[in-house]
Amino acid sequence: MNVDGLIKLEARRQAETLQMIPSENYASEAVKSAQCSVLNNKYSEGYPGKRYYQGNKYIDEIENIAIERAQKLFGVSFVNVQPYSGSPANAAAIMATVEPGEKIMGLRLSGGGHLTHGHPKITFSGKFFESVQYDVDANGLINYDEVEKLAIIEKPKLMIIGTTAYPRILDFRRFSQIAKKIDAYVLADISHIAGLVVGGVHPSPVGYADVIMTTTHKTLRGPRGAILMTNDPDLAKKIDRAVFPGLQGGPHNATTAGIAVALAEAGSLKFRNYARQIVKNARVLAEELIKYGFKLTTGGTDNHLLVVDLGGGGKDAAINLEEAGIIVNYNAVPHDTHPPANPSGIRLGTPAVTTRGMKEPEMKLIAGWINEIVNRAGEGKSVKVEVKELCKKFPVPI
Ligand code: DSN
Repeated sequence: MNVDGLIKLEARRQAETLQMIPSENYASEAVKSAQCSVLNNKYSEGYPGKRYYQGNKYIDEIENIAIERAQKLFGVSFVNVQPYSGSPANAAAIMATVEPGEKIMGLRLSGGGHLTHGHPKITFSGKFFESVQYDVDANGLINYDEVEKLAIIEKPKLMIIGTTAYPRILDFRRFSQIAKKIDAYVLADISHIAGLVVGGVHPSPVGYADVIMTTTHKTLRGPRGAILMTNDPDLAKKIDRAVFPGLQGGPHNATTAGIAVALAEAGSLKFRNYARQIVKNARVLAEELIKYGFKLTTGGTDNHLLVVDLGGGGKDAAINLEEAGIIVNYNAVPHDTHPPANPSGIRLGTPAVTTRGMKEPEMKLIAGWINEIVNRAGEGKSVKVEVKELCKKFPVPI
């Protein structure tokens, strides 16, 4: 089959299944049309007004609009919208704040952190910097007293707060108080929760983090990209230099336009309601799963995601759920004794199904189906049919 045919099949797969990977979502047609536009054809190394290529009159305007919208939405004075995605953006943030070989500190991957937050040995952040990692406690929670103890012993130059599989509110204030004691910079990676922050259902790190990074395609519902923000003029210059020419060449202008469109959408009342509903949906999904006897890390959720600790067999559970049309990812749980390729848990999120308009009653149905599939409490085949019917009632928005 050719690529066009495969794209059509993928569109059908997305429409007929429940996307419950918490980092995935559906970008609007307006975002996608900006992202697939003629802007793709243009090179524009540099920044608005200071390009190394001619012909950037309109690109400059578009990049400035994206910057201004992000400044307003997040309440920051400086924004760089050029990072290609989250990992390069974190690389730039680290490069802007510490020298190679200096010490950084982030949350362990199995505790819900990210590879770019100093995961040892195999990542740039663990290979080119000295990395120490904090972990979650026995209940799966970040214990800020323990973070403080470790920070005081290790004295990292950069402390990273940000998560990919942590279902609770992050205490940016407390984290920044700890960093101040050892004169460390704070990087807040809000990739997962950016949509919740601008939607008013998660506290903002502005005022507490020196640098804020977010991808633009998760709860924020834009194109695949990232932005870096700060209120520190000195760090602003360092961030710009780290992104270009430090790490990247020409920015992906079509993505920049998609980010500008997504940021306008994220400023609407409709978006605030969506953000609120994401959290309500996750809470109901968690409560229902608990009623079925599932064990959730930290005992529940305050945000858009939940991690189910199955005590093993996360991969099989994810495969079986996919068979029934419920798309999740297998995930490590805190202090997991099983390997990353077949960890103990699965991770579920509500952003994409909320974008489709699903609410509490649908979450109850989904929890029941997850129980049927994972606990083999029912007939898998009928779940597949029911999932498809539900998907038909809640079409992917265009
Ligand atoms: N891949 C993202 C996630 O799924 O959380 C993190 O980069």
